[in-house]
Amino acid sequence: MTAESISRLIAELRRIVGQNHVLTQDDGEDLRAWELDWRGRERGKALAVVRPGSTQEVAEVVQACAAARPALHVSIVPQGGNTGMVVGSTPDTSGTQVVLSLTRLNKVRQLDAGNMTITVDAGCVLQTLQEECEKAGFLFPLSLASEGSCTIGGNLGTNAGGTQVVRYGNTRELCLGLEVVTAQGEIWDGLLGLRKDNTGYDLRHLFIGSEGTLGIITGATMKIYPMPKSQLTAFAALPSLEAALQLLGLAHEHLSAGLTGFEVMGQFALSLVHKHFPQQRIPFWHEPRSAPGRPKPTDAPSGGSEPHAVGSVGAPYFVVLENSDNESEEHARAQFERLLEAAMEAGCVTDAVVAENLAQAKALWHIRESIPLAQAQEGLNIKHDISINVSRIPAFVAETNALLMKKFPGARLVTYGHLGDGNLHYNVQAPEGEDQKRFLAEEEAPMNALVYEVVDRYRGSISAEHGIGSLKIDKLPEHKSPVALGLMHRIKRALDPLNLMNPGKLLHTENH
Ligand code: FAD
Ligand code: 2HG
Ligand code: ZN
Repeated sequence: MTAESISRLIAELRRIVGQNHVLTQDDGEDLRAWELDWRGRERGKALAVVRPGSTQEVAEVVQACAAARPALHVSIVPQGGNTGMVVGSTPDTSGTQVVLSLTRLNKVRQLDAGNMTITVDAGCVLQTLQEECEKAGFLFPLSLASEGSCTIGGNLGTNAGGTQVVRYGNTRELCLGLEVVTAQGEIWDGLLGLRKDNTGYDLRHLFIGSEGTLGIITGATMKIYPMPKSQLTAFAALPSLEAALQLLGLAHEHLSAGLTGFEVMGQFALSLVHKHFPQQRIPFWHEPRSAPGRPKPTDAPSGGSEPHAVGSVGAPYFVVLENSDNESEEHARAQFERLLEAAMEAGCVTDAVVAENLAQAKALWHIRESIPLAQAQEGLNIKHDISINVSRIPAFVAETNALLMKKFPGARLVTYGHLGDGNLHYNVQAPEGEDQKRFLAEEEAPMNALVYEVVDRYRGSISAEHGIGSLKIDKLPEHKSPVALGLMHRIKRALDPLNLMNPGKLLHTENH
């Protein structure tokens, strides 16, 4: 890389997007916000941060980088809100990667009420999209705790899940069309709002979930839904994970398509919310004898209960669930009451409360959504974003808890997630008082190996919704069939022969 050819590229990028929208360290810019991942695990070094203002500008930036790639080894890291969990949206430390930030492409292009679709720029913040739909009387159901800063492009890039998947599916299921800048800098206008189109390979699905490794999503047409007449939220305390599964079955039976959210939370996960956000009132929460910390030695965990459960602090598991109803609030409430009565009779719920109004509902959801933030406050942690067939989750948790506690005594299990989808965040916090960096450096690899070995035996996935990024890139070949992996490499080579798009993420493509 010569200084002169770098300057030439930077000048060209500035010509395309404007002087103020190319940021470099050499110009004294602080690039931390683009270089550091959300979890604070890794900070890279960008050649530049480039912020195009239109699809045409994105295309020209890609063309300029592609032309410079042979001489400069420059490559592109697409970035939306930089809220990803797997270090996928930040540059490596080589100083050769251009972060292409989509945040200036943030317009809502069109809401077509008759077709029940909305077409937006990829950098549109998820919450903006939700609010635009709400104003027009519609629901855009994708919902994540990061919705105030993540973008629809990033949601599509990761095929994000969230808390409404049980009814509406992942981001993929919500997408009808895409506009993409290819790795060659062409613009593919696939912004169709069609619900049926069998004219060959469905290219949109290649780009969704490809984590910026095949092209750059610049626009999307998404499905929207009529705003339900009522969205009621309940919070329940349960004696075990088996009971949570039983409640899920009853909820499907009683609420049918009205069941729009079903989230489970282990007691220790909630105790972190209680510790770091004490202003939040957690229903049925009794003060533990001691603050959350190093767990007391426990008997071998059984029946899916948490190893940290201490008898007197209340239930070992909690569930927040949502019933959306198109008839009326009275109807929704009556349905919910029948469900909870049946659950109490069956013994799978010990206590339950239904929110009286929207503010209460929001507060209940806020408790659930605060868990990742509470974990971040508690310190560095190890995440396992796994999925297993829903019916096998209690057995998986009981088995893995026992193995983990034996091999890593003192490790604190933070178990919660989207039980309705079979997706658990089976996370681990370092033992209290222990050096967290050391814990991560020494224990993360063997802990991952242990958990993923059980995931494989249960025929589950090592990444249910967060993706692979650079964090799990070495793990993927160990858990994906060689045939599937071979096909993925062939797709990558065909669509991005220069290996320009987000190298070092998802797939090892060095010898491409
Ligand atoms: P970024 O982090 O910027 O990028 C993510 C990936 O997508 C990167 O590989 C990037 O290169 C690629 N990318 C970004 N934009 C584009 C584009 N326009 N074209 C092509 N590729 C692109 N995730 C869930 O699935 N479910 C959850 O419930 C959930 N909850 C979260 C809660 C919190 C508090 C936080 C911090 C994160 C959570 N996440 C969750 C993870 C994260 O928010 C999602 O992965 C989200 O979809 C990322 O969007 P983003 O715009 O921040 O993307
Ligand atoms: C959630 O469901 C997110 O809250 C984040 O996917 C999960 O931090 C995590 O492990
Ligand atoms: Zn999640």
